[in-house]
Amino acid sequence: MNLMDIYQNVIDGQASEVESGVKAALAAGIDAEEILNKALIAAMNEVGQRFEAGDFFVPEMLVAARAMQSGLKYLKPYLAKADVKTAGKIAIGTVKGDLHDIGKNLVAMMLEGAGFEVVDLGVDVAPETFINAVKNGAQIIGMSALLTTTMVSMESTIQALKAAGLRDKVKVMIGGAPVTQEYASRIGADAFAPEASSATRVARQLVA
Ligand code: B1M
Repeated sequence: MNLMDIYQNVIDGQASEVESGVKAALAAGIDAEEILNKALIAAMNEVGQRFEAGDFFVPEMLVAARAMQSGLKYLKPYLAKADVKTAGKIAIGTVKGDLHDIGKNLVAMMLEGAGFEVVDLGVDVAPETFINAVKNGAQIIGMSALLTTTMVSMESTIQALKAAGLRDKVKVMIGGAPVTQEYASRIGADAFAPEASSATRVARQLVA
C-alpha cells in the first residue's frame, strides 16, 4: 500500500485499511514523518477543506478523524524516536458544568491530525484544571461550551488565569455552538473558531 492509498482511506474513513497501510509503509521503510505529513495530515487537511466547502458533514469528518487516529497510534513511537517537533502543545476541555464532548473531541482529533500535541482535559473542566495545564507547558488552552449557561465559565477561566499571573503565558481559543467572535472579544479570549477545521488553522496562527 502506498501513501496515496493511506491518504484516500483516511478521507474515506476506512480505519482498518489506514492501520494496515501505515504498518505496511513502516515495514517498507518509509519514514514515519513522511507518512504523517504526506498521508495522514494531508488527508485531514483535505477533509477540513471539504467540510468548509459543504461537501463533507460532521459524520464524515468524525470517521476520517478516527481513521487518521488509528494510523497515528502506530506512528507515535517512531515519531517520538525521530524527535519530530510538534506544531505546539494545546490543552483542550469542555468547560465546567458542561458535559457535551462530541465537538470538543472532533476539534482535538483535528488538532492532533494537524501535528499538535493535544492534552484532552475531558468535560466539566474547572478553571484550576486549565491553570494546571498551563503550568505543565500548554501554549494554548482550548475551551468548548455548548450551553449558554456554561459559556460564562470561559470568562471565569480567563479571569483565573489573570489572577494566577499566567494570562500572558498562554493563548486562549474558544468555541462551541453558542460561542461567537463577539463573545470571544468581549471576554478577552485570543481567538474563536466556529468549527473543527478552522480551529486547526487558528491554532497554527496562535503559535506562529
Ligand atoms: Co445537549 N443541548 N443538553 N446534549 N445537545 C444542546 C447543546 C442544545 C442546543 C439542544 C437544544 O435545546 N436545541 C441545548 C442547549 C441550549 C442552550 O444552552 N441554549 C442542550 C441542552 C439544554 C442540554 C441539557 C441541559 C438537557 C437536559 O438535561 N435538560 C443537557 C446538559 C448536560 C450538561 O452538559 N450538563 C444536555 C445533554 C446532552 C446529551 C448528554 C444528551 C448529549 C451530549 C452527548 C455528548 O456530547 N457526549 C447532547 C447533545 C448530543 C446535544 C446536541 C443535540 C448536539 C451537540 C453536538 O454534539 N453537536 C445539541 C443540539 C445542537 O447542537 N444542535 C444539544 C455536534 C458537534 C460536532 O457540534 O459541539 O457544536 P458542536 O461542535 C462544533 C463547533 O461548535 C466547534 O467545532 C465542532 C465541530 O465543528 N467547536 C469548537 C466546539 N468546541 C470547540 C472548541 C474550539 C473551537 C471550535 O476551540 C477550543
